[in-house]
Amino acid sequence: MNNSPLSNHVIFITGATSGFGKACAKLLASHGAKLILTGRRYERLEELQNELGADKTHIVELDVTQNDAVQKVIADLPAAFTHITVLINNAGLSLGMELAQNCSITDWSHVVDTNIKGILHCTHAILPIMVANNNGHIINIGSIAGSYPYPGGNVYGATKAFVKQFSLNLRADLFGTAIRVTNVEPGLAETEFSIVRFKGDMEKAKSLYAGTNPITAEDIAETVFWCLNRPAHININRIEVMPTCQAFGTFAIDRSN
Ligand code: NDP
Ligand code: 8X3
Repeated sequence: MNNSPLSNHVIFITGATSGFGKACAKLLASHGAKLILTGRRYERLEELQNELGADKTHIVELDVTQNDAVQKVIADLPAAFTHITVLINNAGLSLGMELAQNCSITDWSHVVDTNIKGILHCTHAILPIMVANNNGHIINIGSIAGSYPYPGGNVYGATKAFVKQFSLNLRADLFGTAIRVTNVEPGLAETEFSIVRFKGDMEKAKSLYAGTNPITAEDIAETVFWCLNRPAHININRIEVMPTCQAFGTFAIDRSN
């Protein structure tokens, strides 16, 4: 008998090529899970599969903004990976940190398509499998930006507020089933997130973390594992995680009147 806590699990991870998704893949594989690893950068998925083992992983190039592609991934799953028990809706991004009045509508649409529609596409495709088996856990990766506003957070924060409320509403709809839903809401974490947000400006991305001791991708993977590994009668609805070096500021007051 295999005593690894996740040995009966097939876990679908979006955005497994970097950051939280990649760290989750490594940690959850070490606890015995089989993994469906997805992302747009296929060569990174191949590297991860080489590390974790081809028998334990199924890799697929997937852009979560494309609903047809998401549906095809599910329809084409190899037999050993069809019983998905966990969906980690992790793929996401922010583009720019300009004030709303200076933002590009193309960037806003891209963020909405990824952070909102991507989660909808994957959840809609995978939920029927979980319901049919009366077994499953959806972990959404939200953000503190979904609860607390800050200048430049505009559409990114709004997409994460959507993720938070969608997670809670899923719980309402899944009442009476054994399916669990959790929104993990990290604060400042050092991954490739800021490199993407600042469009490849490494200096700007690096300076955000200067002098801080931010959350690591591995910290969030541990949080995800903890949520998954609670007993079946426990559902962690939301879990907000900040580094100790981050807290709240005062309200802004315009004194020029
Ligand atoms: P990374 O940039 O390191 O990772 C983002 C992942 O998302 C990559 O694997 C990327 O893969 C994937 N991704 C982006 N767009 C798409 C797409 N259209 N289709 C499929 N995959 C996509 O950042 P993080 O690990 O930090 O981000 C993961 C999640 O955590 C995001 O939802 C983010 O909003 C959230 N978050 C991050 C925080 C932080 O401070 N870092 C804090 C709070 C939340 P690829 O490019 O290969 O497709
Ligand atoms: C990313 C965290 O605070 O940069 O979701 O918005 S923050």
